[in-house]
Amino acid sequence: MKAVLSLGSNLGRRFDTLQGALDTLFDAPGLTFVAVSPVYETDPVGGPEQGPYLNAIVIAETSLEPHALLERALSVENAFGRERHERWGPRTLDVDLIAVDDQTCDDAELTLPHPRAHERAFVLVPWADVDPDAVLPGHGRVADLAARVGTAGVRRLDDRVLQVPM
Ligand code: PH2
Ligand code: MG
Ligand code: MG
Repeated sequence: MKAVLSLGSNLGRRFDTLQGALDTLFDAPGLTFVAVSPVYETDPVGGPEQGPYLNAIVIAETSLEPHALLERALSVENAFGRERHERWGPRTLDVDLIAVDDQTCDDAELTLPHPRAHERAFVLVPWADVDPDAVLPGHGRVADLAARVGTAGVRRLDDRVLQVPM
């Protein structure tokens, strides 16, 4: 199965946190690295006044079920000191599961595909960048969705590139 994950950080050493998260995600069995997008600096969407995010999209091949993937994502967040205060508040690290093939899920823990991915430039723009043919199940081609939301508030960083996880 192909899994798409989103990384975000707007507190502390943002780039180092994204690189550490990428390395840690692939530290355990069940998840194989495929690709990572360029890093984008993005204006915060929703929540209180807060600083800009760094965001990136990671593509992986996996044998894990979605809930096991979610657990992996949450444990990586915790490893990077994620604290949960208000919804959409600033965070050292957010790891979101965006899609797993064309699987759908809607329970108390997990909604797949991610319910807001189709309207978020900070997800769509890096995703289209790393996988121009990607499709978001239920919504269509990611590149088309990205073109629709536009690139206001998202800027690609060309001098800071995430390395393939060790
Ligand atoms: N994540 C949020 C809320 N707002 N804004 C940006 N730019 N990037 C994010 O990753 C982000 C956000 C909640 O997860
Ligand atoms: Mg999120
Ligand atoms: Mg999250």
